[in-house]
Amino acid sequence: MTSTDVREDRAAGLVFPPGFAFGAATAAYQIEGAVDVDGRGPSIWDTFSHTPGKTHLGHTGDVACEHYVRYPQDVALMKDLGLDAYRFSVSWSRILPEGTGRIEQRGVDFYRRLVDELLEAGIDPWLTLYHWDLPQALQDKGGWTDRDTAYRFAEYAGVLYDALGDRVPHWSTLNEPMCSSLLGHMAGQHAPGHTDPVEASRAVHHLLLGHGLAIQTLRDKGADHLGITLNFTPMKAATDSAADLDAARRLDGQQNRMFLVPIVTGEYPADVAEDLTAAGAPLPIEDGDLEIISTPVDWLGVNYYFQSTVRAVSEPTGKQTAFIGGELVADLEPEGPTTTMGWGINPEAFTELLTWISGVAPGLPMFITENGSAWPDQVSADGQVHDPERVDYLLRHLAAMTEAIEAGADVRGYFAWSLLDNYEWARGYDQRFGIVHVDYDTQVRTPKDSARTYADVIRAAKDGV
Ligand code: IFM
Repeated sequence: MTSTDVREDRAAGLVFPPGFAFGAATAAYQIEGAVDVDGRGPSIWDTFSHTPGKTHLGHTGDVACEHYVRYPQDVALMKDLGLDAYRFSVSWSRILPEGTGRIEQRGVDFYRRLVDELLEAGIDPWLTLYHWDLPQALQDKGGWTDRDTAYRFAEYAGVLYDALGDRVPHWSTLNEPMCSSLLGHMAGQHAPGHTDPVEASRAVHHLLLGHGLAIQTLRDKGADHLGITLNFTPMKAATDSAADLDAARRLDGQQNRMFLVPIVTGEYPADVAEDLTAAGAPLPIEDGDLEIISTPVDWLGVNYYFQSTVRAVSEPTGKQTAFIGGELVADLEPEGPTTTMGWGINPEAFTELLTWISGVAPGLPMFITENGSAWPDQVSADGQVHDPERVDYLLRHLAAMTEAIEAGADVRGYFAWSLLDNYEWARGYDQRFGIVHVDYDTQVRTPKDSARTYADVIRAAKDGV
């Protein structure tokens, strides 16, 4: 058997429900480049990435993958791979350079061109309103720590729906609010780069409030396939000791339950709210907020990469963590192989996660809006990019997902992260997550073996129907 046969065989062994959507995902600041054209205003990621010492080798998204001009070629690549769907985000400050008020028509026109190209290629557009790039003008007024930003987000959602609602069927409000709040305001690893628990807790609540307000605005305008994308990191206690179990409970609370539970039940988990209050960083809840936050959605986007193993420690670790009170918790090195991000490979935790979400949010369809892995890919002498680790990661996670589906999880689609190698935030261009390789000197795109494997999976799934 050749390696191609093995690949096709493993691809054909996977069984998906009828109508299952196969896609790939990206985000505006990670791929577009063109940060100062067509009237785009600066975002917090422009500021952060241009601040010395904040990103790997000072890398910025100024050029990235030049998707702003190369999008026709990128859509053609998606078509070649047989993708049904493409998940992308919109740069808020291309549409509203000051974050509010004045609309920049040239920014709107870019996304209309992109969406039209997708529709022409038979690819379903999935639009995310916010993937971390807040207009700097709003940050200058307090950003997500300021309640008004939630209302400005709903304003932006309405403006964009007026412009694209006639051609974009699937709308998501936020991508990974855990990262924008806790990585950005507690760990300081992401824009705006702050390390203040009170700010972090305010950002959590205002992001969720903005989500609910935006859902209401979009619904009022007639949108009917609305969701939010959350990232989940299952937390495993290192031992069964009471202290380790409590550390895992606290981190699971802030990473996973604090975002999902209020959206589906209209209440923050009581233990999480208590932990935050005890840490001097209470959630700034006002009357009626939780009704807004729990405005019904039609689907949940699930991003999954790895599982963490945690242990309680009695002395602060001295590490700046993404968790309020998390300095008393050690995040242990994963066992076994890791990706270049240092992340473990835990497909079985993916199956368990999907089953757990089904229990917390019964009846809410899920889409895997991100899943993928970073490896040190290079173009080989044969002109190809051989990425066996990513192929393996992809197939094992698809299998883990289908296992959850067989066990009853209502998962209706999968988006590989990412279509292209791209700007991995504070890790710069050092980390390659794409199924398509990008040479940053020439901007040449080369589909990796994992892209071909994914195409095999998609083909086999369609043939099997
Ligand atoms: O690149 C990011 C993406 O922007 C959000 N989810 C995780 C990915 C990998 O770190």
